[in-house]
Amino acid sequence: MSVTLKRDSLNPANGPRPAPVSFASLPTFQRFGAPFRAEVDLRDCEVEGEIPSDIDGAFYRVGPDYQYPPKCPDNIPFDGEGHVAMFRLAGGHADFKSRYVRTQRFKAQAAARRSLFGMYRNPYTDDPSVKTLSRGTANTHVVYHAGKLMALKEDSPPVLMDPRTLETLDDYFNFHGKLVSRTFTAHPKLDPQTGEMIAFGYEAKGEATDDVAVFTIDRRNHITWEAWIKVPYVGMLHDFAVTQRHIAFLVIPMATSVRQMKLGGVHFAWDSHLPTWLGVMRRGGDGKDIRWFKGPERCATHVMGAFSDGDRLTVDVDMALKNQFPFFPNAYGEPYDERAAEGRITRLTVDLSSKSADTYDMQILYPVVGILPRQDDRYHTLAYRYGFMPTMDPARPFDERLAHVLTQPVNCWTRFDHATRTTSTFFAGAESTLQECCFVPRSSDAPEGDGYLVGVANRLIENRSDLVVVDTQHMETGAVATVKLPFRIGQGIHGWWVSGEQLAAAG
Ligand code: V55
Ligand code: FE
Repeated sequence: MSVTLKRDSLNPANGPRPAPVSFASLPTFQRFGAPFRAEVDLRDCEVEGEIPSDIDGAFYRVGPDYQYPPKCPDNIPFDGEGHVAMFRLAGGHADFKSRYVRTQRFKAQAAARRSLFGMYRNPYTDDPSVKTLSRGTANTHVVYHAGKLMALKEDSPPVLMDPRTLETLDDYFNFHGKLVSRTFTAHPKLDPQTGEMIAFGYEAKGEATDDVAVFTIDRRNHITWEAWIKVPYVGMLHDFAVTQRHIAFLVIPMATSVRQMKLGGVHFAWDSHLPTWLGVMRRGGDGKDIRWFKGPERCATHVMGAFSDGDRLTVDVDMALKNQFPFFPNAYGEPYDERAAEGRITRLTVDLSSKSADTYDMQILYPVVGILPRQDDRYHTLAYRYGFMPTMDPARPFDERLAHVLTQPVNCWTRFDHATRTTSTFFAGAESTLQECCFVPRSSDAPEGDGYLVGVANRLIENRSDLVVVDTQHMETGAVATVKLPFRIGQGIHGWWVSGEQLAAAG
């Protein structure tokens, strides 16, 4: 059900002309925060080192990239339009392509030649002309399923893209009319044993509703199971955990604030008086069995891995004491606390055989500080050994010329081995920052964690971006290959690897 909009706002018959485009007066849009905006095709990028001959596939990543200066000048970085970049790696060569996702809002804004949507996830601030359009930016994750790329934002249904051309195929994919939820998570899981996708939508019946829909989607993108639950309060449900037996949600005090929205603010405020809840339900049930376990105020947004051993559920998250998003305000006016925002891999466990248990256990597994953990995605839902995460290491050198921009840069990727509780680290360089990494198996049947990490490094002094390829068995040795872009691309949020075999099968 794609929307088509053809109105040309430069035609005087359509009213006053929109103002010329300028980001100049917006401090957060300068230098490294400047939008990229360009849609690029670059065949055969310059490669330093050697892309291993066993790498054949495409790395996709998406992030917010402002199409026009924001309608509300204090809107936040998370509200830029989704812009997907693709690095196609094969035979030692690398081709680069980037495209904005043609969301309903992107098309409407392109026609109007200005921003029409207001603050982050706040429909009260929109131009009246966009009332019937999806607010989804598709700026958070790209996942490959059923031969298509799904570009995702947790406030709206998936947007489908062609994995080869990055052409937008459906700007509001509702699973052949079967998606009841108005929202769809940016973090669906793929069950490696069945090929099914497990996903959910929160605020599923509209802004700030406490309804959550959970579903399973088969290999052909048909919804085969659905259950509805209620959350104890409406907090951000960014990621979730799926094991072979269980589904778990972490409700964090990043609470929806309708009052703040009506005052023109963003969707969320950090309410330090609220507890954190872990809800656990059976996979495939009707959701009535969900049990809520209470914990103290904590922030955690991403799951590294999760598994069930009988009735014992384990969920590993990147957990911090307080708000980890400087642009989501603290509800009681407390200043943002950088130390309390430090995330560490924390293991949450619950024993479901205990009928009286009403809390979960928390154990910090490593002292390393970082965000955006990943795993070998072939181990989604299963017991797993290896995880990966961008980290900061104060012992690494730091380029003094960047001291006015950054305090502590995220310029390492760390591999975590849960069997030995040891880490090994790749360091990207003193003048660099690293975005999320994505694991690429050395071959489809390689042992867990054996392969490469790929992801984008920003070279802040040169104002350029690179794709770096790191061997997971030799993290400390440095990148085996660097794909050099002659420009800097926008900030990415999450990315996905699609093998050459999968691409060939996509038809
Ligand atoms: C995240 C990213 C988002 C969002 C909510 O944790 C959470 C990441 C890029 O948008 O809307
Ligand atoms: Fe995320």
